Amino acid sequence: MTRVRSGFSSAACWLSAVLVGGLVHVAAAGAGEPVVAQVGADGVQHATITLDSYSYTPDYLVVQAGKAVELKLTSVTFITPHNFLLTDPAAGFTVEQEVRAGKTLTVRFTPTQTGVFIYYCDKKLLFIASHREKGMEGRLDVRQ
Ligand SMILES: [Cu+2]
Repeated sequence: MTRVRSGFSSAACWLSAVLVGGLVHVAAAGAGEPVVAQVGADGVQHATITLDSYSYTPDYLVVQAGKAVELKLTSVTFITPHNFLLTDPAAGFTVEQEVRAGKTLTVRFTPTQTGVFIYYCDKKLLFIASHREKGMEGRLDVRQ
């Protein structure tokens, strides 16, 4: 799992890695502008992530550490099932959610550590590249 922990230097390192080695990959994955989850009246950080073949929108989500996050996962596919994997128990989350075609559901977790974490879909058919390899991944940027 690609992951970089907190700290300015590691963030800079990560950025350098992206700039030097990841331009093609990032372009392929869309690398949209960062989207900041909105804190609702309930104090929960809310965001909607749309799942399509083969992308998450947004693919760059910013949240705050120490505050609950609720993600609404909406699949806009007709047939292809996807999933949403975001797992780092040490950082406060173990999300492994199936999202069937056309379905919408929510997951909730509270990130406890800052850092950049990758969410992705590991679905694949035999002998064919996984959805993640086709660009279905995104970054959760947990900030202070
Ligand atoms: Cu998928």
